[in-house]
Amino acid sequence: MSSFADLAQYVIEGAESQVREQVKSLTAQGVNPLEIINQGLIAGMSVVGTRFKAGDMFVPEVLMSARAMSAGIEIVRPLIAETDMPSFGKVVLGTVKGDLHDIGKNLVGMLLESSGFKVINLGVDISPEQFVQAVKEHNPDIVALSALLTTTMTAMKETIELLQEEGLKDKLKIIVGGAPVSMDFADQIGADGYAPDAGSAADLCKKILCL
Ligand code: B1M
Repeated sequence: MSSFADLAQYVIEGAESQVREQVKSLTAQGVNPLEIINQGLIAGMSVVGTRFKAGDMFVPEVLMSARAMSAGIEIVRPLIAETDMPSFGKVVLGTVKGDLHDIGKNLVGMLLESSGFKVINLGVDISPEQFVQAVKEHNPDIVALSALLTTTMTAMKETIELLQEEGLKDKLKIIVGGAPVSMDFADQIGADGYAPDAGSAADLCKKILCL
């Protein structure tokens, strides 16, 4: 009998082909796909998030684990009705206008997804107007803004201001992050939260939604 513990361990190791095999073996045994996600894939990725936050795992390893987890999710996804996919809430995520850095932002997205959030990743160089449009379209619980350049931090402020002007800010929470961003800056621009790294971003999203 294949075990969830083995599957979690393969995710931690970033062993994509073993994850695929293990997920296929579990589904062939008739195991509930949601249990495979929660007790195997997400359980493994939670360990990765904790280790990454503690500095015990590094970016390339986290990316391998995230890729392995996604490969497993893709196998079970067709077996689960969309509404049954575990979700703590919806997050619209993007790197702000003028900024093309996306490695950290994508890590944030992956760890949010592996923590059970539905993530709409808009990409890079996203203008305040595009964030507003995405909020109107997707009605998220959280908007997550990333910036890696000191020069693009102002676009975070402009995005929050436009969400306010459009009457959307009170309906959601806004979190910010990226190397030049700080808690002080987040407070100055009226964000609801700041996370220094991807693991903390997932914890922060749960905290601000009181999960
Ligand atoms: Co650029 N770059 N870059 N760059 N680049 C930096 C950021 C820089 C610090 C390098 C330096 O000078 N030492 C510097 C910024 C200086 C500053 O303003 N403070 C810089 C510069 C100046 C530039 C250009 C202007 C260079 C030029 O053209 N003259 C140019 C700007 C382009 C643009 O954006 N318009 C540029 C371009 C690029 C590349 C395209 C070549 C490439 C980006 C590729 C890509 O992302 N697809 C690149 C890279 C790779 C870097 C460095 C080397 C690495 C960034 C990275 O991916 N780190 C970077 C120097 C460095 O950091 N050592 C640098 C790994 C990643 C996992 O960390 O992104 O910090 P990070 O994400 C972390 C946290 O910050 C946090 O969680 C992540 C994981 O823990 N986090 C969040 C991030 N977003 C978050 C959101 C959250 C919460 C947490 O909530 C919403």
